[in-house]
Amino acid sequence: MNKKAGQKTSLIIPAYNEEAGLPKTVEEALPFVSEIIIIDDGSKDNTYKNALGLKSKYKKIKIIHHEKNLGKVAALREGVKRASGDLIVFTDADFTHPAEYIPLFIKELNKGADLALGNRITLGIKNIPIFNRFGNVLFSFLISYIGCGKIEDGQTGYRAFRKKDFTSLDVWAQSLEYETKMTVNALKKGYKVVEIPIVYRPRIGKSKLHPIRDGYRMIKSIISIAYRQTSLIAKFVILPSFVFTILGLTFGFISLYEKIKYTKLLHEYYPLISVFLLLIAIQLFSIGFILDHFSHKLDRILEKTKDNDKKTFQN
Ligand SMILES: Nc1nc2c(ncn2[C@@H]2O[C@H](COP(=O)(O)OP(=O)(O)OP(=O)(O)O)[C@@H](O)[C@H]2O)c(=O)[nH]1
Ligand SMILES: [Mg+2]
Repeated sequence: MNKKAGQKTSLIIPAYNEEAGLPKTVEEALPFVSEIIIIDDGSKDNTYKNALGLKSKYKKIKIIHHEKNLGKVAALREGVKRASGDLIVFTDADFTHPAEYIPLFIKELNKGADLALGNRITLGIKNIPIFNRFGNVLFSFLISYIGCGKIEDGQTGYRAFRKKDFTSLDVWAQSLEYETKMTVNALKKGYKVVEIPIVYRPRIGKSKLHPIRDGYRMIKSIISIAYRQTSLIAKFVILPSFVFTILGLTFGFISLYEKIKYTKLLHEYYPLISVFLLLIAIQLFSIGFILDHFSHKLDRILEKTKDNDKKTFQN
């Protein structure tokens, strides 16, 4: 079940100022894929020159060259558009993702997975910078909750899917939050997402990830997906829980202020009211959480039943 006869695999490598990592990434991947598409995105170093050198040596290589930087998302989309493979693999140009996992991605896709992810957490966490590690755990928890699936590394840039599914997997994003959104989108649509533990090597060259800017974009996009994807019935319960939280905190802060300023409470019942309101908030939030989970489960069961009915009818 590794590779089907005649099946082609295209490796897409977006590259921005990756003169050192790109040649090693490409040469290592050559034996595993049918073609490699490098998208040099207005790099200011020797990335384009090195890509041309690789193209003159190896037939499998195609280059897309942008005079100006158009961003990683545009680069990936253009790469997929130009790809002739049935299967698409995305990887970084920084030599972090060992190419030997590509056959495993192909195997999983041929076994029925729709999106295969290279999970850096299990074997490779030590090479993820501490700050990014924290973000990774938080975002993967949110992705799993919103997508109702268990994902350990939803942000990984090392991923594979069928070319025909790309239009449906594709999402709107400005920059490095693209992968996170694509994972949530796949889970939400009921695609089978499979994680493959990978060794994650230290990066060659400078990171393009801005932890604050990109982290903020990721949080923003996750909140907007969460809001859009939360069922109406759950919203009715969860939104009031925020009101109770704000009220509870207000009473709590007033009590704290009085205790610090006057060393005694002017309103003795405020701490009690605060705890009471916060408890109501927690309960409402939990009920909303459970309601949302079950309403998504029900939606998916209905979708699956519809699909099965369609297949039975076609047969
Ligand atoms: N084409 C293109 N590629 C980009 C751009 N920004 C980043 N990339 C590439 O996208 C890939 C991922 O960027 P990285 O800096 O490795 O981000 P990361 O993997 O989240 O962070 P690290 O852990 O530091 O590697 C690399 O191959 C970059 O060269 C861009 O504007 N255009
Ligand atoms: Mg990287």
